[in-house]
Amino acid sequence: MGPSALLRPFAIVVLLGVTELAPAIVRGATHQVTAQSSPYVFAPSQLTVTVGDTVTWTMAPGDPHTVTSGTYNASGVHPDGLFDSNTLVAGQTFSYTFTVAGEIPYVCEIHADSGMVGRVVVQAAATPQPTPAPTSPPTSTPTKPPTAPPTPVLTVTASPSSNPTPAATESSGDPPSTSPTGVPSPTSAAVASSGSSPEGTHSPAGGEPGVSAGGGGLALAIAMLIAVALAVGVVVRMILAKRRRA
Ligand SMILES: [Cu+2]
Repeated sequence: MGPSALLRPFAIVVLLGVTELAPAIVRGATHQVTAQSSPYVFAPSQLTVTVGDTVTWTMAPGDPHTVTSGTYNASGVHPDGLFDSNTLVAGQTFSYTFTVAGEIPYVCEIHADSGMVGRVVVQAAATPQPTPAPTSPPTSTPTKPPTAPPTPVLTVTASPSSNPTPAATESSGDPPSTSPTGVPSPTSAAVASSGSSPEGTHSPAGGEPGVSAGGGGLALAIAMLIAVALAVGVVVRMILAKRRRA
């Protein structure tokens, strides 16, 4: 038991070595064909091999034969010169290694007229390891930049504050406070904004709602402007009343 246990690793190594060499052995395979005499045939008559393979013809007991590359037809044998064994007797062999792909016909020159012909189909050597085709990198589809939605530009028409003082006097002269709940028509809003003093323009009610929000904010801003204008009118009226008293 001892020696066999010691030899076991070596046996494994030898087996692995044979396994590694197996493909190389298969690549140059040898194929056997028998030349027979009853009837006169090559067996097998059709053989497919790979470039690099070797075919060995063995003369079976019987009459002598030849293994000659070429064809046979009504006019006789036509050797093509690729190989020719000449006459062989029983027990002798002839080998040929095929190095070019193609279909190679051959005959027995002695018994070709009896149908003793054969053919070897030589296929191109298969590539040992098909190299994977280099896959082109996936072209990333260009993502369109998200187009920003068009921001609704609310052009808040600047109130005609070019003439603030006349408007102030007008608002002071006219009694706009008589219509507190009047419909805020654009004209009245313009008058109110114009009537508002410079302090009212930079009040939070003046700009922010109109810019940020839509119609609701704008209406609110107009309403607040009207309120401010009314308040200013009241103050101005009180001041004028005090001056008149004085
Ligand atoms: Cu023959």
